[in-house]
Amino acid sequence: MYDPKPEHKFSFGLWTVGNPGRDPFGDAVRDTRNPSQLVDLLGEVGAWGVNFHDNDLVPIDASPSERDRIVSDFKKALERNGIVVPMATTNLAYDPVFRDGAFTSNDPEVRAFARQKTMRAMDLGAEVGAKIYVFWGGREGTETDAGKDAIDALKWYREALNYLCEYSMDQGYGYRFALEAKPNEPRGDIYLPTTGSMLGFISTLDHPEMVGLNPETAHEHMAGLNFMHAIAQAIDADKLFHIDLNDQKFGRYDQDFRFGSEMIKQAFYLVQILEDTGYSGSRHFDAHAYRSSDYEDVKAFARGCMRTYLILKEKVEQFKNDSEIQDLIAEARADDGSMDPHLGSYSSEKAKALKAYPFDRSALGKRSKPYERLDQLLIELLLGAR
Ligand code: GCO
Ligand code: MN
Ligand code: MN
Repeated sequence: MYDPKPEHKFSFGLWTVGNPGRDPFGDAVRDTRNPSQLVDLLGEVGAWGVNFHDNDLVPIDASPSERDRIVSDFKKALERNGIVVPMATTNLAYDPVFRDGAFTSNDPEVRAFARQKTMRAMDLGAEVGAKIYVFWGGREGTETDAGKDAIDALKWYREALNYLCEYSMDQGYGYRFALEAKPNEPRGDIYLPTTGSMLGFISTLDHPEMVGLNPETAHEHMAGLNFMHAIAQAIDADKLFHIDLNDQKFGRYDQDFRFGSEMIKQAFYLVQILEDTGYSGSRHFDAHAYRSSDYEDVKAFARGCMRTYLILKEKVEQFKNDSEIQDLIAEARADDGSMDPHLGSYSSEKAKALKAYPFDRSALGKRSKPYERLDQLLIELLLGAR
């Protein structure tokens, strides 16, 4: 019943199920699997798509012939597992060259190198059919603001994205860019720290129509924000091109937990908004299995992400069909239409009438909303008591 199917569009990054469990305090705990083995693993658990950074697939120092062999093996693995590549991205974080950022490094040669690396990575993504191209500026930031001009950094970032939009069009790749915000980690502070900041930035680009968002649950939670509200704003702006699903306690380090494993209620609202608004993009899990896991447990982790999503999707239906819940929502949203003349768009006549309207403020202040009852019903529904 909760088996993943292609129409659910569940995808994982090579770097997610392939994460060997290295952290700042300890070394890898799982052996490294090659991209084809990871695609086999994803095929086994029933995923629809796989995404990658250029260097998850092709090592940064690979020769052209090694590159071709790796890509050909990868394509065979995709085919034998019936898996597609919806999204690709560039690793602009790992190599020491990016120690001061990529598009926003103070070093112009690094900024140029970042563009070159991204163009090559875009070629690689296009070769395996990716249509979404993600930009996560993990190193685009600072530890000290004493040495970098934050306005220059934004200008450099904008110029790079404008250049790469043109490159995509020039090559006829048909990419749509999806920008991913994060407040910090690995930099002390990362520029454009939230989905809302990214949204503002997009409107300053030369081709805003081709650039949207890749919001991530954990990143908004790290900043103590309501992820569903960020998604609502992205949908409202028609900019939800992609999504990184995982979980995270507020205010902690970048935990990247299995989807729905920490904040079930927030995960419910998220699935609700995605399903109710007909979001048609990938449901991409950017999460890692616990460091204590072996590869059997990694499979359980991947299955768990998808299964929890599907269980929550069923809960969303149940919520919609629960008459007690729906009656309370109707009560909370009651509207007899009497205010219609005073709402909606402006006219000078309407303004005149509204200014003269005799509101009974004290009666209005006595109206209540049944949110305690409603929330308890939601909790009981999520706990399986309804
Ligand atoms: C992180 C990010 C990355 C990006 C990935 C795709 O916190 O490390 O979420 O996993 O999503 O680099 O661009
Ligand atoms: Mn992340
Ligand atoms: Mn991410």
